[in-house]
Amino acid sequence: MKRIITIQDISCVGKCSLTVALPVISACGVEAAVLPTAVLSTHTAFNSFTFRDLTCDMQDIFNAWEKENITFDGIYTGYLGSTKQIDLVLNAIKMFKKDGTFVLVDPAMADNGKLYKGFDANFVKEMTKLCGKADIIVPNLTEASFMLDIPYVEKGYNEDYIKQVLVKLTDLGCKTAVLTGVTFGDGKLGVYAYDKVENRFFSYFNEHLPCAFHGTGDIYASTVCGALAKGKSIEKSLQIAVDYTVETIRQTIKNENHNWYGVDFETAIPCLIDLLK
Ligand code: PXL
Repeated sequence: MKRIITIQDISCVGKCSLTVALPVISACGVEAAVLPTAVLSTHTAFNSFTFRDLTCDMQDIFNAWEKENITFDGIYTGYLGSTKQIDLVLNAIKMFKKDGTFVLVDPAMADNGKLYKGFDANFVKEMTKLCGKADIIVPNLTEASFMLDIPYVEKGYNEDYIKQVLVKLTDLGCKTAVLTGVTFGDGKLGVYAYDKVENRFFSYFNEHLPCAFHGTGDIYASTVCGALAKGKSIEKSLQIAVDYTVETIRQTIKNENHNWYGVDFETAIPCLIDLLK
């Protein structure tokens, strides 16, 4: 069985980061090893939350794995709590990236034109560096705009604009850049990608449902990670992840009593398993 390591926080309640990555990657039939970087009572979109920083443990954990000769087929990072944590992740990539290990970075730090609580320009700079060391990055347009230091364009952009942004993202150093949450206002929402090695653009769209939910970026990235580790191509993995993420939103809006803080990804897991067949 393939084993990936995912490095991100655990928000006890909130359906994001590790509480999404673990079940989604497991459902893909891939072993999900975890490094919790912080424990929060909830994610940071709640009004008040606790934050226990686990930075101090990170390097010791990496060293212990190295001593035990533990290896990973993939390294997947999501929300990280500080620039220090990003530096430690850069070190972990040096320690654990072998031939055939993919590095997937979701620079989870911003949405809708704004940085999440607690992040600043220095954090963006460090996250940009981490993206340069990845094989695949999956920012949304807000995160891409912060990393490239360009104005955030919410809507009305065209395909040429998206392609330019993607090329600039790969100029940071990654092989494949994937922009999530792309829409050309035609009732479709999806992803647009550029593979620098093959000099090839590809995209995939599904229905644009009339609502947005917290945590869907984490579901998207976790599914890409699981599908890649399962041996699917990048293009196919991106498609599976779009279709599964849309299904999680469908399931959520079908349920009148749904939460405001995350999607009902659990009831869509059978669909994920079908998509992976
Ligand atoms: O969904 C990304 C995410 C992950 N972890 C924490 C968050 C967020 C987004 O706000 O606050 C703690």
